[in-house]
Amino acid sequence: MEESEIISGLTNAVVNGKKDQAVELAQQALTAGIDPYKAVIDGLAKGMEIMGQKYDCKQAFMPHLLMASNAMYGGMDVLTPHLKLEGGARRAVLVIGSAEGDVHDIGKNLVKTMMSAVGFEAVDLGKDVPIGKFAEAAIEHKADVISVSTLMTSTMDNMEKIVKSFTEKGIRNKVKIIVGGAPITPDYAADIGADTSKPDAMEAAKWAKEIVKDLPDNRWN
Ligand code: B1M
Repeated sequence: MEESEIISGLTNAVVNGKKDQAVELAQQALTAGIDPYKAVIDGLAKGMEIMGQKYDCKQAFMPHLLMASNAMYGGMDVLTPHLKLEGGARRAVLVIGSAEGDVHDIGKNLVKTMMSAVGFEAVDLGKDVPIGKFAEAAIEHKADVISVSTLMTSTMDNMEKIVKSFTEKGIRNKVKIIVGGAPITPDYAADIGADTSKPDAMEAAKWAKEIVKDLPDNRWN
């Protein structure tokens, strides 16, 4: 099978909610020497993007979305261990989660995958994470970057509360905070006191990799 057929096959497997197909094609992608980043972004993630559009046009419904995400994770499980780690000796620590009240986690998981691929050690708090958990985990794991996702306007305010919780604990200057998800803009990030927002997982990972260089090593001592 040609590279383009495998990539479009991965997209179709997600769109059609076929986990077995996604797993098989992910394995074929590795055997064929296809860059695993490409297989994730141009193949699997593209399928979820299409499903998002279909959902918006009422051509797909909740069960289809859940089957699609299940297929995407099947493919990701095969590909993720093959994403080459970048970076040097010390692995920067990422604390990541979806804001309280929000159970969407597909985009958050993509951000985690891409951040891990550029060298971060990820502490994944999951979805619908209570506000105070981010700062608690940051202290426990001596975090470098905090990544918060939300896809709903109703849960955006919780991001502001998360940023405030870092200030209240006196640790705001020890970490860099990135917020993201469809309704989040860089202006909103600035308004709530976060460091930035980026439109997709790849951009978020590129930013995080650079910004950790500005953090002093001994700040958690
Ligand atoms: Co829901 N949902 N959903 N949903 N869902 C949306 C988000 C919605 C826009 C659909 C709509 O109405 N048009 C809408 C929100 C409206 C709003 O507030 N603006 C919505 C709603 C309302 C709901 C429920 C309330 C529905 C209900 O029950 N009545 C409910 C929420 C319950 C809750 O959270 N408490 C709900 C439930 C669900 C499912 C469980 C069925 C499922 C989620 C499954 C899962 O995540 N495990 C689901 C899905 C799949 C969607 C849509 C269709 C697709 C989301 C997705 O996964 N996209 C979505 C509509 C849409 O987006 N078109 C919708 C693919 C994913 C790769 O993209 O997460 O955006 P995304 O991530 C992108 C970028 O945003 C960015 O990078 C990624 C690309 O690389 N990004 C970051 C994400 N996080 C980032 C962080 C960063 C930087 C970039 O830095 C930190």
